[in-house]
Order: sequence, then structure tokens, then C-alpha cells
Amino acid sequence: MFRSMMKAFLAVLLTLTSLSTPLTNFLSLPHLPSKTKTVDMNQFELVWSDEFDGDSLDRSKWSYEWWITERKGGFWHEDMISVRDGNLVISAQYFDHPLENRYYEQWHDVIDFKPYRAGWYTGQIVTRDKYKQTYGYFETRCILPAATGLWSAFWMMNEGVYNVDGSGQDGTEVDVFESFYYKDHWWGADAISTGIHYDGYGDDEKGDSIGKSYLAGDPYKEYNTYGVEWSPEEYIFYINGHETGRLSTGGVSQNPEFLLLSVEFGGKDGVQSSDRTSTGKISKTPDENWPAEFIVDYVRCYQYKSLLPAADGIHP
Ligand SMILES: [Ca+2]
Ligand SMILES: [Ca+2]
Repeated sequence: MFRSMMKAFLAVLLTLTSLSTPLTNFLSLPHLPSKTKTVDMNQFELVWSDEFDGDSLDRSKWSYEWWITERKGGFWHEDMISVRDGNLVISAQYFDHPLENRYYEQWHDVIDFKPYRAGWYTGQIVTRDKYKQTYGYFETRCILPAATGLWSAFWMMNEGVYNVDGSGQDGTEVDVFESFYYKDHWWGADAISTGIHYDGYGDDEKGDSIGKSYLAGDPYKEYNTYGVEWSPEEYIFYINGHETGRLSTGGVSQNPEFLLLSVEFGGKDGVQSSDRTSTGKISKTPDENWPAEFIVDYVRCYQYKSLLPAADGIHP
């Protein structure tokens, strides 16, 4: 009853007001993945993957961008990235002293590093200069980092996203999932958010969202898969192989995009706050959740068989 009343209330609110995309996303009620629409893996062939089977990050596949020290409400440091028991692990925790910038001595003349301070530390890895792909199916299997104020994500983009030409066809930020609803029982505890951003950032930014999706299990304790099928016509998003929604607003990217796995803290200038995330401010007191860990079993990229080169003479 309460749920249906809330839905009616929000429907009226959405009709009466002209809301930006993030706010619309914020107000929409989470939904469950489809029971019947599933990804057809028969049309794909695996073309790139990382199973994270080694002892450390495979630098032939991923870059750690060490020149980004401060990020939103915290800091990124490569010590927060590890590979353990077949998983990539991006840790997040508070340090009461600045971590060392090992690149400062060699690079401070050319790079304007923001100084590390006491604060919240985590990290990001990207395939920016090592792997890009146009179209296909992209999937990760992971356990989300369990803490308020954290923002973990599996996403794709390219430099064309910054090109303001009225279209997303030159490049679109595709957020397969973003998690920032941990223990947020009002807006959807344990839901994840999915959407796209294109044609610049700041005042130019445009975007669309399928809203929030609930999972059957606990995404902070159990592995789930999050995927996107990217065709020339649309993006189709999946959780555990079940469709959660489709987007094509602004035109679908026709250019190669690279992959990102990241954890961020809400806030700005290296100071954590509840800004933007709506997940609440983190307590500095360590509890059972620290360090929080984003645990990634794999990232796999598939291509449509119909788009692969005719290596075996079967495909046109
Ligand atoms: Ca554009
Ligand atoms: Ca693995």
C-alpha cells in the first residue's frame, strides 16, 4: 500500500516538474530484472577478458593512472589495487596519514600532483590505451564494496564523450552499474543504478537512465553479473543475464570505448561528504566494513559473430 502510494506521489511529482536526468533517476522506484528477456550468448564470441588469475594486476591489459591522486571525496593510490584468489580487489579505507606518492620525485616538474593527505583512499583501473572495442557484450562478475558513501562502478567511455556536437554517436559514457545505495532503505537499499552520459560534462552534459534495479540476492555479499549489449542501435543492460532496460537516447556510440572499474568517495577536494551520493557521510571510525572491498571475479568482452572478421571463411 505504502509502495503504491509512493509510486502515485512520485508520478504526479514527475509530471508536474521538469526534472534533470539524475533527479529523475533518483526519484524512480527500483525494478527487478526481467524474468523472460535474457541475453542470447549464441550470437557472441569472446574476444578479450581478464579472469584475474595472477598474483598482481596484468599491466598489459590495465593501466593504473597514478597521476590522479585526488578524486572527489578521497584519494586514489595504486596500493589499493590488488589481485587475490582469482579476483581483482579494489580496497577502500581511511588512513590517518598521507600515503606516499612514489612518482613525485620523477614527475613533479611536469605533473601538478594534488598532495596526498590523511583521508579516504581507494582506486581505479582502466584499459584506456590497452583495449578498446566497438559493439558487443561486456560483462563483469563482482561483489560490491559494502559501505555508505562509496561509489563503485563498471563503465565504458572514450575521449569523444567530451566532444559537444549534439550527439552521443562520437562517444558515450556507458555506466553498466554504479552502486551508491548501500543501506539506503528510503531510495532502494542494495539497488544499483544504470545509465548513459554523452556530449560533454558540466553544463553540456546530457544523459539518460534506466533507473535503479534491485537484485534478488545481496550484491554486497554475493557475486552477480552486470552486463551491457551494445549494438549500433541501442544499449541493453543485464543483471545475471536478465534484461533490466534499454537506452539509445542521443544516439548510440559508433566509436571504440575503453573499460573502467572504479571506486570513489562522495564529496569533493578530497573531503568526504554526502554530496551527490545521497548515501550518507562515512564515519571515520573503522568498523566491520573497513576496508571495504570491490571484488571482481572477471571482465569479459564478447563481439557479435556477425561483426568478426572472416577468419574461418564462414562469416561474411
Ligand atoms: Ca558528442
Ligand atoms: Ca577470476
